[in-house]
Amino acid sequence: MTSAIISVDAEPYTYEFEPYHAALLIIDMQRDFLEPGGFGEMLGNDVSQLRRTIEPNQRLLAVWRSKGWTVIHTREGHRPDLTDLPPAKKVRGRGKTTIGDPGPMGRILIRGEPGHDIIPELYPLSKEPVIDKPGKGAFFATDLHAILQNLGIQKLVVTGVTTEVCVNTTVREANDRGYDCLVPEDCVGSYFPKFQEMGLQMIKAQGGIFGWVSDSERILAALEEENSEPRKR
Ligand code: C5J
Repeated sequence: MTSAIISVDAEPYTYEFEPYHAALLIIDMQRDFLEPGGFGEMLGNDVSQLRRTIEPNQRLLAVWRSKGWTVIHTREGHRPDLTDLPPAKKVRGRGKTTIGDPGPMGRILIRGEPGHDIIPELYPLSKEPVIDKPGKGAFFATDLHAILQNLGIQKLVVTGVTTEVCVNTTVREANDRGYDCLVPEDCVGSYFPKFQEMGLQMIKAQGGIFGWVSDSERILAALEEENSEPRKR
């Protein structure tokens, strides 16, 4: 299947993609990271730094869905019996409350618990794959690469949280597997403004060593010109 080529104003230079070979990949927009009263806030983080990404993500997601293009969501978390939780990850940070312990929204980062789920504002549709990942990168110990290959996807618009951790790790993993990633800066968030800035710099430096950076407005402006038929599956 062919589709028009979309050109998005981006750094370090124009990002081009054919919609049928592209996916919107939304990383870890989970209640425990974003909601007041969740695990992120319990650790002392300012969740407003992440919540400002919700509206731009909603706008991008609405247009992407209206065109029938591929949307994939991820969630960071572990099995209830913790058999996929590396002991090093369990004890890292020497916190009093760690992964698997009871938290404000159920057991922390455990699949099936309320805090592990995706925020209602960006809740996946039943046809949209949700990748449950035990690590920071969305390719590690998941079937994401197989899904993308089966769908013929080579371009990824990557959004979500947090910029310097799961977004950056996923973009780097994708880069090494041959994908071109575009990161809209208003659709990714960090609890730490410096890390937000540097996380984006690291992606687009050196001629786009890991990918491209733009914003939702510039992507939506490029999509306005696009009028291909919605993809049917
Ligand atoms: C973190 C993530 N920050 N989704 N997870 O632990 O970036």
